[in-house]
Amino acid sequence: MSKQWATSKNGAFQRQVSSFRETISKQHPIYKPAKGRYWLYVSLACPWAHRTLITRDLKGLSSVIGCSVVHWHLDEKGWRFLDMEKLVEDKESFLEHWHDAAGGIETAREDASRSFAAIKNDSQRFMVDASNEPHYGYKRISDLYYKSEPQYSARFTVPILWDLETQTIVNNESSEIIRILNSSAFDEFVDDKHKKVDLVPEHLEAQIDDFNSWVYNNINNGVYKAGFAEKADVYESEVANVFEHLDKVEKILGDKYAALEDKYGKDDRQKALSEFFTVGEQLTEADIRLYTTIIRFDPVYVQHFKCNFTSIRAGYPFIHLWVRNLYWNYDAFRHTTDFDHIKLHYTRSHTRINPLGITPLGPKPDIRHL
Ligand SMILES: N[C@@H](CCC(=O)N[C@@H](CS)C(=O)NCC(=O)O)C(=O)O
Repeated sequence: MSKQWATSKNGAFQRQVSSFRETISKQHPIYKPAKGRYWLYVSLACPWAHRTLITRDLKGLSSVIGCSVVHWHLDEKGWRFLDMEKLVEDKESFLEHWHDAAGGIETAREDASRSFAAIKNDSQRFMVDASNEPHYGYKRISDLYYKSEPQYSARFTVPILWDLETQTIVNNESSEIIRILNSSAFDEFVDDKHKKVDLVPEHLEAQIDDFNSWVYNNINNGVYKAGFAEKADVYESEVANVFEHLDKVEKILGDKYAALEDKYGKDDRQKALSEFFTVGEQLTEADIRLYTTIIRFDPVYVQHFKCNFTSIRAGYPFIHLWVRNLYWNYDAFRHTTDFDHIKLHYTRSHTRINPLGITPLGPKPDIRHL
């Protein structure tokens, strides 16, 4: 079996550097803003890709930039799309699942009660396990990398922001893709309400960058460093580091919430929640980037990556309140969160961690109500 992730000699996980780093703007010689010209390729399981989906939704770009979703199962050849030829051959199953396609990827599946037992790695359920690749009929994410750069030799990661005109990858670094989506580049294609949305307002930018930086190293990537460690001592120091930084977030959010209760009184929870964010008093990129790790924490990182000193729901009341507020009160967060893709991907793709591919059913529910 090929290596599922890269580690150094001392057993520590090493994330590769993204290699396509272009932007989209009116001034750019090639990549100009246009409706329908760009396409996002994502996995619903992947926390980095999830950032781009939330941002796309919050900025009202769902009908400006299209999107394809890969199958949750990552194998030795990378991510794959659903194979339309196979699907149409199997007409009965195609029709049976066609109704799921109607709402497409923007539809929330609030019923988390489906049994994983019925789901196989080779399942071909359109818009449930994945969508197809509609432009070239590609079967793999790797096909897009080779189309863009025939000599490409690194990993085939998602998300990808793709240009349909030049048929190349514009950018495959999520932190930059979300800045592109947040910029004013696409303003002329969205309504006034969405034009006003700014997830990195100037007066908060320095604070957001600072927050993102330590959250990335110690929490977003921290859980991977713990989970992919190949030596006990590396795991032990990484897992302690993750929880040390969750403690730090908990303190920030606890202090914030206390100040909001002082401002609005203890009884007006809705008012307090409407300003309950990590940086400043409005929803920002800092919330998006932390959310995609926290929402995966209890369902996956606690058991699969062994980040199990405690869980968010049991040990972090303010982070728990913050994540539930985002999930239940913001469609952009709930509609892009797919617990099936999340649980199935990690537990059935990382066969070195979970060789039998048995997916734990809990915690129940995936997320508690507010
Ligand atoms: N720096 C990248 C990281 C993306 C990344 O690591 N994606 C993972 C999924 S969570 C991936 O596609 N891995 C496939 C592989 O390594 O084969 C970003 O943030 O965009």
